[in-house]
Amino acid sequence: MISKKILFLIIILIFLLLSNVLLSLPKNFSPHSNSLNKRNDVKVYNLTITKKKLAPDGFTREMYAINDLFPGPLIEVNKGDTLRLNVYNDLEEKTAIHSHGMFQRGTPWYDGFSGQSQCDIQSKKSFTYEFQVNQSGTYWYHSHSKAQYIEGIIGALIAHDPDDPYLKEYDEEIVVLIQDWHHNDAKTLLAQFLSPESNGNEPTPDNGLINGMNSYNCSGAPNGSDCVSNAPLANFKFVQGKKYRMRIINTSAFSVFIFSIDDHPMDVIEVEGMMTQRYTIHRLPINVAQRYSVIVSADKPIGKYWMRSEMETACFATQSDTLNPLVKAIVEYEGSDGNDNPNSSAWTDSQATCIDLDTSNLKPYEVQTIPDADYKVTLNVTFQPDDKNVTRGYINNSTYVLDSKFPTLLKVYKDITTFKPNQNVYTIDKDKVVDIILNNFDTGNHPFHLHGHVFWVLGIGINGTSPDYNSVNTKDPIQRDTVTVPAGGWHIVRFVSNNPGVWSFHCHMEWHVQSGLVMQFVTQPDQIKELKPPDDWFNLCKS
Ligand SMILES: *[C@@H]1O[C@H](CO)[C@@H](O)[C@H](O)[C@H]1NC(C)=O
Ligand SMILES: *[C@@H]1O[C@H](CO)[C@@H](O)[C@H](O)[C@H]1NC(C)=O
Ligand SMILES: *[C@@H]1O[C@H](CO)[C@@H](O)[C@H](O)[C@H]1NC(C)=O
Ligand SMILES: *[C@@H]1O[C@H](CO)[C@@H](O)[C@H](O)[C@H]1NC(C)=O
Ligand SMILES: *[C@@H]1O[C@H](CO)[C@@H](O)[C@H](O)[C@H]1NC(C)=O
Ligand SMILES: *[C@@H]1O[C@H](CO)[C@@H](O)[C@H](O)[C@H]1NC(C)=O
Ligand SMILES: *[C@@H]1O[C@H](CO)[C@@H](O)[C@H](O)[C@H]1NC(C)=O
Ligand SMILES: *[C@@H]1O[C@H](CO)[C@@H](O)[C@H](O)[C@H]1NC(C)=O
Ligand SMILES: *[C@@H]1O[C@H](CO)[C@@H](O)[C@H](O)[C@H]1NC(C)=O
Ligand SMILES: *[C@@H]1O[C@H](CO)[C@@H](O)[C@H](O)[C@H]1NC(C)=O
Ligand SMILES: *[C@@H]1O[C@H](CO)[C@@H](O)[C@H](O)[C@H]1NC(C)=O
Ligand SMILES: [Cu+2]
Repeated sequence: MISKKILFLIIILIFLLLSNVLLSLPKNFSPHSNSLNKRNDVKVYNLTITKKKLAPDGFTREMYAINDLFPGPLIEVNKGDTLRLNVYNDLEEKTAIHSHGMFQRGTPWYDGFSGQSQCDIQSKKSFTYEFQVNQSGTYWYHSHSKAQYIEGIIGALIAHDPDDPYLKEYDEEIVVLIQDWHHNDAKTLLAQFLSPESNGNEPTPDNGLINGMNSYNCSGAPNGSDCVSNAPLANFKFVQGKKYRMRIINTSAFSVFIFSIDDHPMDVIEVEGMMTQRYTIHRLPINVAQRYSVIVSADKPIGKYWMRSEMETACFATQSDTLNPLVKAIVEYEGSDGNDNPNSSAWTDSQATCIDLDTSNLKPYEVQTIPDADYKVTLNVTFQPDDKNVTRGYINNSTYVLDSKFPTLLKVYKDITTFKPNQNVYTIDKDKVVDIILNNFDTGNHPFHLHGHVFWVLGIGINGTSPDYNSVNTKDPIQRDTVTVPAGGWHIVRFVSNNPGVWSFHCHMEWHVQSGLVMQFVTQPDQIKELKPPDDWFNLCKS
């Protein structure tokens, strides 16, 4: 009896600790007290997705929340753990959850891309995603159904590594989610975007957020809005003398930001799960879906400093009069007095616009051997009007059309081997090394993301240059899962295609996903068929 009571108390305690962590983003947490271990635990998170009226920046609107939170709860695992996500869809519409950057080796049916790896989770139904996390680093999860992630179905997913080489070089961790924000609902914006009148010009955001917060000048809001100016900014606490690992995640729909903290240089140590050698910068460009870890030393005089996330409006198709592109948060040293705002000044280093951090300056932490390529897949990206005069995204002259009721992975299980041209399928039968040579003929930049893998970024070229194997790095490039191809430019990336499944390769700007800038790799269909999805997964397609 006593042991049961104690067990009960322990469960209550764990629950209290857990709910404390979940309810208080942004919050520093210590990697050392986070029970880092190599036990291969099962970590369980319940995610209930609802609609809710919230005002992240003072402007009240109907949006999504996960467990009543925006951003959604912070998910933490240790490398080797199994992550179980019990998703309950409490919406009046369908949804699906993708864990961005997770390899899903052996569990391709949990990748969460509705129409490719699963059917949607119906309204008022549950679905459990369960997979082993054999990787570490900074990730996120988001809806991969319609444009839902734009309106709040996002959260951070951190995989700690008990053997992280930098573990002793920082004291605490801070998660920073950066995103753009719209005051209109995505359905309206999407209908406008996918109409002939838009000419393919993407909706311009109304604001940007840091960890779901910012202020907004309500004089820019339509009459009758429920809007309060000067909403609070996110506040990050520093203790002088401590070192912080900041995990910066860009969950934007469209905007590219440049991230910085006044007076505080940052050492990049991680790019999307790959540890790098330390590289000091002042201003970090970070495109949609990209992630970096940086180490920041709180070694400046006690006071307050601006954290800045500057939207690169030069990359927008149309400009807005009411958008303040400078998104701010406050870094406050313990012991600072007064309620005054920081008076610090921004770094002045110039930074090329609308392209990735020049990763040629980043070196992997460990030396890798890069295999030679077996296949070279050339992809041409264009935007053109379709037969209804709606501007859509094309890969090799083909725009992707979602087949949400019959996902590609299910087709594979039904022994279908040929796919409609509008599915943009590329099949890789054997364990191969694949180069993607992507030519961007569009006037915008595009952050391309590959599901289920990381790739080596061999080379990126700007407008006026062409893909050239003589100028690429096959010696010590970094690996990541999201790379930006510049306007009019190209990239060459290489990946080892040894993970059986259906893996999307798409631009991560949500507007462009919806306009068809998507393809999918069907990898080793024979091996896929040896993997057995659970009945619950098949049942998703029966409703
Ligand atoms: C998740 O929900 C189930 C069923 O309601 C409950 O038994 C379990 O304790 C919850 N787990 C967590 C981690 O909240
Ligand atoms: C994870 O790694 C362990 C140990 O290397 C291995 O046995 C297991 O199959 C891996 N699981 C996945 C899903 O990759
Ligand atoms: C297509 O739409 C654009 C933008 O509204 C318009 O300028 C053009 O005339 C239309 N073309 C056709 C063929 O309808
Ligand atoms: C808000 O915008 C209005 C109109 O542009 C301007 O007059 C006012 O000073 C702004 N308020 C603040 C607090 O910036
Ligand atoms: C808002 O209402 C005021 C007063 O009725 C009016 O002067 C103004 O033009 C309106 N603004 C907009 C954007 O409709
Ligand atoms: C995040 O990505 C968006 C879209 O590319 C971009 O506009 C924004 O500037 C990025 N944020 C940062 C901090 O770089
Ligand atoms: C900011 O304000 C503090 C306290 O008022 C002052 O000591 C400091 O010199 C100011 N810094 C700058 C850069 O103006
Ligand atoms: C696109 O076309 C190129 C050149 O014909 C070809 O190599 C590639 O396989 C095509 N890509 C797809 C996804 O079909
Ligand atoms: C892609 O563009 C290149 C350069 O214009 C061209 O040579 C090639 O034929 C195109 N491939 C496809 C599949 O459109
Ligand atoms: C792409 O499709 C358009 C319209 O169907 C056609 O006119 C054009 O020749 C095609 N281009 C290529 C490279 O196949
Ligand atoms: C590339 O540069 C040329 C010459 O400056 C320009 O005409 C063209 O529009 C640019 N292309 C893109 C896609 O930006
Ligand atoms: Cu795009």
